[in-house]
Amino acid sequence: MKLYMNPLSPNVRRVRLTAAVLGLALEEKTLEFAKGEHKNPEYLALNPNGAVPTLVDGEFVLTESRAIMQYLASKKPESGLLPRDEQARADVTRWQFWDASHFSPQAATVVFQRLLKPMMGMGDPDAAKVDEALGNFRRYAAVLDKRLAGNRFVVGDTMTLADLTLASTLMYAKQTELPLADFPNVQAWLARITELEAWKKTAP
Ligand SMILES: N[C@@H](CCC(=O)N[C@@H](CS)C(=O)NCC(=O)O)C(=O)O
Repeated sequence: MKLYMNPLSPNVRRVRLTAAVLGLALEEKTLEFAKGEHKNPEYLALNPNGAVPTLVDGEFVLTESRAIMQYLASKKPESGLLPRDEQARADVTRWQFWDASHFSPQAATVVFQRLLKPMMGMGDPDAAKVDEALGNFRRYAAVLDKRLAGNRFVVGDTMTLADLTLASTLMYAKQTELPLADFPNVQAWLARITELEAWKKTAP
């Protein structure tokens, strides 16, 4: 299986992290954003959004990081990353959708404003946008913190795609000064996930 990617991307991180936990080898092709490689016609034919990641498995082309995670996990159902039990599996999917709809957009805004803009010489962070995203971030982090109270993992007693999805969203939490100290259950859970060999192995 071939993965078009850029290691700096949290959306790519969650896929590489999943493959690493599963012990699946992916042929990785890095696309240089600075050269616009994610917008060239050959790549747009695979992923019309011009974004990473994209997985190619034979004739099958799959975009959207969380869908790719499910596809990879379905190759090794015994891993438990995508539980066989229907309700647990739906719960994992629920948290993946929750991340895509509510949680990751806030972190992405802060990453863009505080990390990428200065890095790319695009000017200072927009304080109003950062404040708005941080306000929303706090609201959703409180939801996750409550979920993790007394629980080691987001769904059930073992690690699932829900954990790998949400932890990847927080990969730049330190560099972007996300207020995790206010959410001790999230902080403790994230420390556990970032201790994984697979996490270390997929660092940019
Ligand atoms: N919903 C998509 C989002 C993919 C995405 O936006 N990737 C970013 C990197 S984190 C990207 O490639 N951005 C380049 C662009 O959109 O031009 C997913 O989960 O895979």
